Amino acid sequence: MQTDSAIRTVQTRPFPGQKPGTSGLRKKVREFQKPHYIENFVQATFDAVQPPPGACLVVGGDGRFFNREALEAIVRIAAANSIGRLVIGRGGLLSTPAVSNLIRRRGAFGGFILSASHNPAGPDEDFGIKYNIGNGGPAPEAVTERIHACSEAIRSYRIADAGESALDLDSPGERQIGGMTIEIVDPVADYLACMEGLFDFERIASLFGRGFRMRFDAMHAVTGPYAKQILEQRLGAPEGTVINAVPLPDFGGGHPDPNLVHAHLLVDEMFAPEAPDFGAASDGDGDRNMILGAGTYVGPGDSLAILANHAQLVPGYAAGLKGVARSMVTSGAVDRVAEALGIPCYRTPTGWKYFGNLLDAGLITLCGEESFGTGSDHVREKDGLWAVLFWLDILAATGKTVAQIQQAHWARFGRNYFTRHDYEDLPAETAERMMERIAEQVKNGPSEPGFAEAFDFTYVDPVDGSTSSRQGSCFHTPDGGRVVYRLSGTGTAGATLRVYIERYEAPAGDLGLDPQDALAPLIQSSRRIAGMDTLGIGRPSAIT
Ligand code: VG1
Ligand code: CO
Repeated sequence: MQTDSAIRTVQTRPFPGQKPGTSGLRKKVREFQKPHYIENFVQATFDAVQPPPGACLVVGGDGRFFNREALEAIVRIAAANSIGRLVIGRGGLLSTPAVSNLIRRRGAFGGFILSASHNPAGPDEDFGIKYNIGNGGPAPEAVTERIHACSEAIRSYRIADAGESALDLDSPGERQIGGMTIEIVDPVADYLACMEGLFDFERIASLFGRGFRMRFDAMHAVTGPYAKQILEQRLGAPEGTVINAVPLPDFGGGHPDPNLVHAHLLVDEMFAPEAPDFGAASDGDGDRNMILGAGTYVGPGDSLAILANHAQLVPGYAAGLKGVARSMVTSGAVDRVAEALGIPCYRTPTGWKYFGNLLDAGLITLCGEESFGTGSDHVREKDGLWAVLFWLDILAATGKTVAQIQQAHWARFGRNYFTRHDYEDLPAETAERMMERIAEQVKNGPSEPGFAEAFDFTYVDPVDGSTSSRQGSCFHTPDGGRVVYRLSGTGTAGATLRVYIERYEAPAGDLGLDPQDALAPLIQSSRRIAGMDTLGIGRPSAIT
């Protein structure tokens, strides 16, 4: 059906601060609700990336509050900017990896992801929008800088009128707004096809057939429909395996961050008697994962290392890995696997956008971050369910438990004890004073005894030579211990200081400690280096 659509040019003024951070533009919902706010940002993105007339874009979000309003704005602005086709997940839903997959499968010019990922949702909470480029990955820094510049120069945006039927996101099929086609797709179908191409679904199904028990916590966010369809319907896990499976606009009041703090109910179940064999959770937009076994927790750095070491058991990676990468702040566990496999290991700044070039150039196959993100060259985002299926396939192939696999890994490679301490919602001035103190020691050498050197991490992209400086302040001890500081780029209020603490224990050493105990002296140093006691900063607000 052809719908008439008048196109209007609306005069506007720039909003300060439309600057994408680690993963897109994230602000309070109230900010996004200001008249012209979202329209400005979408038009600025089009101004910056200049889609050719008739271009195809993929759009979807994690279903949080304001998802629909933002989608409607994108539809109407896209129609007025000569976009030819919008592929949208039914109900406006698409997980972040599913958007990445659809962009690639459709050969789309790019796409928008509507999510603030792990940040809570609701009228008083957070919203986010992120632009992804044609490789399916987050826009690189040069593009996000251009979007920001266009948002500061904007004077008007173009918007099409659209009737209710054109904006109906719930009925499958195609409809028109002027010259633009809107195609509503099943959010899961293409993603499931991609997973079937990588993993041995029959092997995993027979594992469930033998009574293997699993719990998956979708945390009332976007992975619910994906996990239900893939784990319960396709792989035959018993109904009820997936909990909190219905996406809610406020995520049920929860905090969909799959870690020991926010997924504690799942953690409690996995450490209770009669625990299931395998437990997993994912975040708001489905790109992260937490892996648990009965009485066992697998840290993200170890998970990446274990996946890399077992990749050849999985059909999609049977040919071996070209290389691996981790964000610099992630533990070095995967480096040891790379060394044993004789493949390169790259270290990048925080944020998935830095893996894009390495994946596109075929330099790496697997990559990951300490913040519960792992992924591969199958898409250009981290992918929560992919990691869960990868683990299931390894468990099915080896017949071992999660605990056995992890212990065997440490016994061979040693253990990288790791923890991240977050100091959230700090007054700007306090954060500034800490960062000054840290910067001073980067310049003049560490004041803390036992530390040999301090430096700021600078990344030079091996593919295009672009440089990203000041990506974390690193303090190293002579025996391989380290403390790293950086400010979060995903928050919407106050400042969040992240402190990453790590040390290595060789296979002959004590491998069974609680990381908080194993790292206690370094944790104390991390507080002294930043002057936390002097500044009146108490315990971290989150420890993972
Ligand atoms: C955090 C994590 C980072 C992750 C980013 C986006 O960033 O530390 O590893 O890539 O969130 O993840 P920051 O700047 O707050 O430390 V997601 O799943 O929230 O889009
Ligand atoms: Co996320």
